[in-house]
Amino acid sequence: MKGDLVAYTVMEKRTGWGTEYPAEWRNGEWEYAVFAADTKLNEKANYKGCFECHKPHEKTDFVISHTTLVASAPLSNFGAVPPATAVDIEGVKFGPAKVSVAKGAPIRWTNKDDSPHQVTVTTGGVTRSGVLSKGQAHTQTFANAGAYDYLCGLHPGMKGQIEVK
Ligand code: HEC
Ligand SMILES: [Cu+2]
Repeated sequence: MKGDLVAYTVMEKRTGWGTEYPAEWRNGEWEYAVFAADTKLNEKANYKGCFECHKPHEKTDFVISHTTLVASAPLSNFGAVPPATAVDIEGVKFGPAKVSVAKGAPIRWTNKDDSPHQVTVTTGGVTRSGVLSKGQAHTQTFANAGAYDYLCGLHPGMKGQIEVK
């Protein structure tokens, strides 16, 4: 989606909503709203149009693209993306020095030291992160199971291990 943000169009359903609408309008318990870019409610939007256009999609709970998006998402459920496993870089050490993650689950290294650090994975083909200044982070996922060794390219004595299950 290119260009300036012009508005937010949203739909939300809650138990008991929608009773004030006539049957030919009503979209179950769904309610529609348009907010301007500054998040103020647009009271003049064509709300009748929202109901009319979404009405034929009763069989898919009045949502149209959402069903297809969920089905085509890699993890089949947007909520299933696991949170990143955190590794802090502090005191010229990776902590914890050994982490265990599932295949495809992200690991996030955050540099908390004043000096810059870096993450170079040496197992299964070398991958190098950029140099991380204080406060910067690097996120990486591993598609294949195995034990991976890594070190800091600036301080080769700083070592860590990743177990991917
Ligand atoms: C001309 C028909 C039409 C009108 C009028 C319309 N919509 Fe939609 N709406 C659609 C279609 C078609 C999609 C699916 C778009 C896609 O897949 O890219 C959609 C998708 C959406 C979605 C995403 C969720 C989903 O999968 O259905 C929201 C939220 C939404 N519309 C809100 C609104 C609001 C709010 C209004 C009124 C201001 C409105 N729509 C008016 C046809 C319409
Ligand atoms: Cu380092």
